[in-house]
Amino acid sequence: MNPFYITTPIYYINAKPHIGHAYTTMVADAIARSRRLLGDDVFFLTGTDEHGQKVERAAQKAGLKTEVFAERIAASFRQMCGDLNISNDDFIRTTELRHRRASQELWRRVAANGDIYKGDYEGWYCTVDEIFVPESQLVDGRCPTCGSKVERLKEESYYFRLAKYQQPLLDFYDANPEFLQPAFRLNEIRSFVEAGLQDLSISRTSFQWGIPVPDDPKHVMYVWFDALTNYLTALGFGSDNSSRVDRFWPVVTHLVGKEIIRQHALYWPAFLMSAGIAPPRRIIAHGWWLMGGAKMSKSVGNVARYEDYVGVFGVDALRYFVMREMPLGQDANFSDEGMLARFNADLANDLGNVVSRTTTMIARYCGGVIPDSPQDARDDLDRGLEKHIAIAIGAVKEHFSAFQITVALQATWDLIHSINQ
Ligand code: ME8
Repeated sequence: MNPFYITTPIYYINAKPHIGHAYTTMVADAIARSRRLLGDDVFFLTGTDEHGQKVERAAQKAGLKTEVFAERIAASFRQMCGDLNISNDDFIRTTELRHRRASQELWRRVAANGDIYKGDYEGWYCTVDEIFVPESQLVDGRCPTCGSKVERLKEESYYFRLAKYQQPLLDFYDANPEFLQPAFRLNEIRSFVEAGLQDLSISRTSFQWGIPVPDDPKHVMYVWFDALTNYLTALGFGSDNSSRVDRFWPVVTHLVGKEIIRQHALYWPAFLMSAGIAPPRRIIAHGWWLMGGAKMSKSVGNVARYEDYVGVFGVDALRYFVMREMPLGQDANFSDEGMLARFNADLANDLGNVVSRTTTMIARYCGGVIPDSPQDARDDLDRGLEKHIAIAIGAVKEHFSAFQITVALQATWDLIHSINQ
């Protein structure tokens, strides 16, 4: 069996999940299921990203100890997996001991390679995205990614020698043109790297909710250093048994939203190269669900809850809607009208008709048993349909392998239309 490893981002637990998190998780689930059906040995990981200033503040706001708050919200993400019938093989929480071990191991390896040094950070920070923002990138004094107000930081910090990896990263992108999909995203990240890289601050001293830096516990790791490591933790990195790292790491696919491409396609491969580990095989970046024209977001609060739609339409109808509506890499609008239109036209009408007509006719004319259909009894119409079925199966396999689920669904619905005809 071929190994296949698929991951979702691990979600911040500053607030409960919404349709955006449900979407990525359902898409990863569909991909995992398709690979299992094709006979692969699949490992499918999701989980929660629990450290960082944003979570610490959300807990303070809720008047709870950070551990208690973390436990509560992490449970709602785990619950989402159950509610959505997700077939994940593991659910990682970054507050687990196995993850502390793995993150500290990665840190030690990077440090042993001479890529970490101590300095002072002074500059801007966006707590919503947990990113450092160079002055030159501020947009009206705000974060260029999410538009939130940034904060001024001035503290002692460890740095990662990111600048050293500029050329190795460019060489890596050139040698692996399918590393980041859709392809135009790779061009964007390449231009960003070509413009020059600065070393990256990878520790904080002004708060405590994080993984202690090895041998200097006054510092906690920058949340992204620890978060990205989760993908290795779940395979046993940093433990006594690394057999799953050997088997699954070379075939990993990270599915992420487009706002965290830089962390995945730039920071992560650089950390890994430094630690002597291969960069991820593939990153698939999808677009955003918009509500009223803006990105649906926990921090903004313009969210739709998956529970409401599952309650009215059922899990499978919600899965169908989001996968049909959002082509890979593009944004899409989430609206009740859109959901209802797909539900009525595609599911109730097209698919419902195929199912009800065939089962009714089998019941009425064939005594409820699917009749034999010998080759010589088939007419041109049968043979045309047979051909279409074979084409649709081939197309679905091909488009799923290319992570083009929307196109796979279009091919499926073409077949449904021709059966109805
Ligand atoms: O970024 N449309 O966590 P997060 C589509 N902890 N997808 C959306 C979405 C939207 N409007 N909103 C969220 C983090 N998502 C980090 C990740 S990984 C090592 C650390 C989905 O809770 C999408 O997958 O902000 C996006 O990338 C992810 O949730 C961000 O979740």
